[in-house]
Amino acid sequence: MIKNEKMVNLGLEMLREEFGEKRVEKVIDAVKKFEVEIPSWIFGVFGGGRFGEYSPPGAARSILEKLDDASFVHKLTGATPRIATHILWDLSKDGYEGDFEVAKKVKEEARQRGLDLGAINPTYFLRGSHRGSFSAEEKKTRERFIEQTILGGKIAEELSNNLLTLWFPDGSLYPGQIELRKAYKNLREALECLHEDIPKDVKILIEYKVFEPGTYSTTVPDWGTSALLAKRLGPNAGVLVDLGHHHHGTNIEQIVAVLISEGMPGGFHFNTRYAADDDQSVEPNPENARIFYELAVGEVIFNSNPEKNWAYMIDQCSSRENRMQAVLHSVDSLQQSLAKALLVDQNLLRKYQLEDKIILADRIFNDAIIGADVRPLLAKARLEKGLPLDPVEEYVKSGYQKKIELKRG
Ligand code: PSV
Ligand code: MN
Repeated sequence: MIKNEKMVNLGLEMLREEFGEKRVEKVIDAVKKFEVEIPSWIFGVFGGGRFGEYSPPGAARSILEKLDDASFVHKLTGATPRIATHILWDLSKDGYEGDFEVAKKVKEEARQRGLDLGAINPTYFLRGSHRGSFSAEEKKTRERFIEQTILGGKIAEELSNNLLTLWFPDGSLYPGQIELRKAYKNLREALECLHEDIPKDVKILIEYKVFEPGTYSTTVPDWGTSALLAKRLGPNAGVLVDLGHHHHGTNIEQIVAVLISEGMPGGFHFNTRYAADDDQSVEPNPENARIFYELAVGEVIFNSNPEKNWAYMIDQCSSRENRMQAVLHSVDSLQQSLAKALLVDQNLLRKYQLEDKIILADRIFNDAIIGADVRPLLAKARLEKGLPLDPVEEYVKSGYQKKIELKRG
């Protein structure tokens, strides 16, 4: 743990010696600028109930309490000014229909807490979606969700950051249960039908997931399917990569490289890859640093043309851990991954690549990605922004947990 300024300075000295003064300064600046969106649902009871009906103590009971928590996370990190919402969890009176007036009120409340609304998720997976959403056989079900998506587009444009993120729980449990082609066609047609009614400046990111709730098939199982659908919609549609939605061992940085090369708009739902779903905290592991390397060299982060930048979001909600600590840890892990990616000596790496010096290329890459201890660098960025050295430690000391447990039961 970085405990004090002395450790910060000693660590920085080592980094400057190895990676050069200029690069270290550049990375400190980048860490100061980096922002990531956090999900409203990490603070609520979702995720509990499935196994042993356990929810971590102090879970938020309403969107207002979720906003309180999100605001405290932003106060400690200075990096999370926006909160993603799910229409049926957060912007509805009855959990069945979205409500623009509720959304307006939520935005006002967010503003009062120093936050903005981020991605709008037209929830497709609650009541009435047991036979799918956009792929459902019943026209009525499809129409209901199309309408909800159009409302999402309006909320995204008028109250939020022009971002709609779509995840479909559609699929099947058994071979033969549904007609795969028909399901895909229904989903595609629903998207094409609503696209006209989504404002052109709203970006639509289509998420994929290889399993769950479908155990035999999911209608949008992989990035290729998302990309095909996005291509049909046009330049304001793209692919949403959720780290936990792949088979084990998938090379996600390769996916990122292809999408960027194709000029496809994109976004991330960060969480733990190996958990094979979207529930647990991001860890500062080499895979994440390699992903950030692709994002950085692909110029979809900090691009001066905001149109080119991908959307960066955390999607997590585990029933076991302390949620506030979990999201603070995720932000810290993402900052570490970003810092490592930017420390790579790109010129030397390129030289070794051209000379086919395979091992030297791998070593210079991993000097930054695996070898560098970037914690002093993050601490320096936080000090310069007037933030605590370590947000997780600061949370533990803050007394906030005790306060929410007492208040919320
Ligand atoms: C689905 O597993 C997912 O990753 C989608 O992004 C949802 O919006 C989110 O989790 C919450 O259920
Ligand atoms: Mn997700």
